[in-house]
Amino acid sequence: EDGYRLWLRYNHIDNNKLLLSYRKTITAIHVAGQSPTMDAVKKELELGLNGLLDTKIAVTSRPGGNTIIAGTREALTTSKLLPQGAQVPADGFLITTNVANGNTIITANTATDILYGAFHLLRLIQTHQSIENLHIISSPRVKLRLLNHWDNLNRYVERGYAGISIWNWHTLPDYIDDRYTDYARANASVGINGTVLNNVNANATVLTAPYLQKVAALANVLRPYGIKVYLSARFSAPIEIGHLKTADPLNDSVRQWWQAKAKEIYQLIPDFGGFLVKANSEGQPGPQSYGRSHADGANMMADALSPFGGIVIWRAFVYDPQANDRFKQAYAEFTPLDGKFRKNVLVQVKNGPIDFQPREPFSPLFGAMPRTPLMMEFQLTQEYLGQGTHLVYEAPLFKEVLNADTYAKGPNSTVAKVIDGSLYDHSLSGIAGVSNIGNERNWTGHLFGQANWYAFGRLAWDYTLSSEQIATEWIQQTFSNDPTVVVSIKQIMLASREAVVNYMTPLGLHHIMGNGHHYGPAPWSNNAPRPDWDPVYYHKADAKGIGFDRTASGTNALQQYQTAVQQLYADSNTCSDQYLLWFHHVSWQHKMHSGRTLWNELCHKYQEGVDTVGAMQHKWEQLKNNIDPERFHQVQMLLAIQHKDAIWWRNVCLLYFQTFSQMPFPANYEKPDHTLEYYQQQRFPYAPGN
Ligand code: BDP
Repeated sequence: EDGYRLWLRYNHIDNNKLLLSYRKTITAIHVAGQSPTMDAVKKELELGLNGLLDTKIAVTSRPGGNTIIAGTREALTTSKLLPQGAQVPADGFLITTNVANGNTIITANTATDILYGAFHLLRLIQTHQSIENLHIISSPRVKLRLLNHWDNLNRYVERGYAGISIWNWHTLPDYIDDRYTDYARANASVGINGTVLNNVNANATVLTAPYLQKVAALANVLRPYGIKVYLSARFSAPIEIGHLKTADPLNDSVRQWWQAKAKEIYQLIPDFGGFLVKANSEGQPGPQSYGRSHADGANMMADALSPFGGIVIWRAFVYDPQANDRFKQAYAEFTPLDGKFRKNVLVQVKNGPIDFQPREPFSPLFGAMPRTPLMMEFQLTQEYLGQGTHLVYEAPLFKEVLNADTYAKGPNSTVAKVIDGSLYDHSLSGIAGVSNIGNERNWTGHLFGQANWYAFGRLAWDYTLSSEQIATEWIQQTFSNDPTVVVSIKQIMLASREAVVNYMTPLGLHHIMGNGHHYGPAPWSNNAPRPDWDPVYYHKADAKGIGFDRTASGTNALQQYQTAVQQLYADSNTCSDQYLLWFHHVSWQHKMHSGRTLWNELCHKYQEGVDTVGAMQHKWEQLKNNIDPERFHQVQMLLAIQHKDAIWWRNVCLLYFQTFSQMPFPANYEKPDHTLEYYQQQRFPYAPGN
């Protein structure tokens, strides 16, 4: 049990009664039709069922009763295997039991949707659910469900904490690692249907002929699993690899260069997904360098891709050191462009206005671009969440954002409805997760990182699933169906997100980590190359209080939200504690909802974060005899690191903020065991950098 098999372990059902009943219901597999995807369906059903049922299930060409039948609606209609009146959804799958003969039918309009259905059935069995009298119709809510790899061509993964890139550019295209297929299986099992292979801080080399051969080889492996490949495209590629003098999007030679490049790509990869672009952000080239807008840049690429059905995903992650508030920049640059993008452009927006912090309010862009399909960008890799060593289950974070109400078209205009296209009737819709996958044996470094990959896929398919439901099924498949294990691990997971908020950045603090590596606390930092990389820019602690005034008396970033949202946050007395210091500079004596002063509440929250990690450790210890030693020990060691780090964050932040508040630590809390100077002098022997 080294974690390699992820949630697709397919160990035999250890409940004998259940095992026998499954064996009775499933005696054979029949897969109608042949194609690479239908072969994948057959392979997965065989692998899964042989493992789970601990027997060799026959593959038959003439299904009798008690058979799993997989085939497209068309194929099953021809062979008269589709039960009368079966409702096959336009997208997604139907799993239905034919009560007359006990057959279980998995059907859909496309083979890929059947594959999703096959994985769903295996999930039901792996989580010990009944498969009698099934009638399941499941359709994805969002069309493009993508991983974004921040993988460089030299295999270094930006913000990656699980080894180096799984893409071995050196040995591609000739050597096809089995891991690529397992990657495809894992993604398909949760409905992920696209992957951007390379870093948004892109290297143009990936667009050269030899690299496109490598990309095509990967596309060939991923295609049977319904996964399209996309590439991050460097805006200045026409200069760097095309030897042009400019990358101006309105220049004819530049436009022709991209058109020819698109043609070249589609000759090799007919179903290529398209380009992801980070432009005029953190030093990346872009259209603004030529006095053009983001829309000019995106549209130029979109025009090149559109004859082939490709799309452009243009990122809205932009900020400017001159601006008085980084929070406001993306909105300022992008809202004037609403309605100016081509039909095959999506604008990809990070969940919050700053940058993947433990908690952010939703980005105001979600409520402000009705004429542009917006794509959500979540970060699975835990850049600001303890990286590869902290256990943080991110589903509650994802759901908090998706459920947030933008009020853009009145109440119940949730971010989710913006993303799935339903609020403004967009047919293109998408959601992306910045991948946490590397070449470590267990894929994500921290075993529980797997849960974030899993949860991302499940929510991309259906964001109405609860965090708890997703955690339950992940635990059951990854560890065991033993209720003791499920209950305890679920408690650990569900407590973990609030824990990280509390021990790092409670009450709406944000961006107070060390510059560069982003791992530990450095709230005093004030000498980064640009002010908006400095923690002091964000917490603004002084003798009076702490927090960033984004109301009308401050930068008025609040105004970027609809009035109803502004009202939620505008008054420091009614603003929820979670967002208080995001929007207000509040006095140390401010009376919080708990009745405590702000200073005491801050101490309380930091301590609560530490205590929660202690409780998580304790719960894990109790599972010693219920979990295999290898995985138990790994997580045990990491939880100890997390506890140590939580104390470090608490001590550093409280000691530092105390220099402003000048108030004592409340009597009943653990006191820091070192001085502030001690912590300020600490240098990390090693922390993964950028
Ligand atoms: C920041 C990361 C940086 C990324 C950037 C981005 O620190 O490594 O390149 O976001 O999303 O969070 O482009």
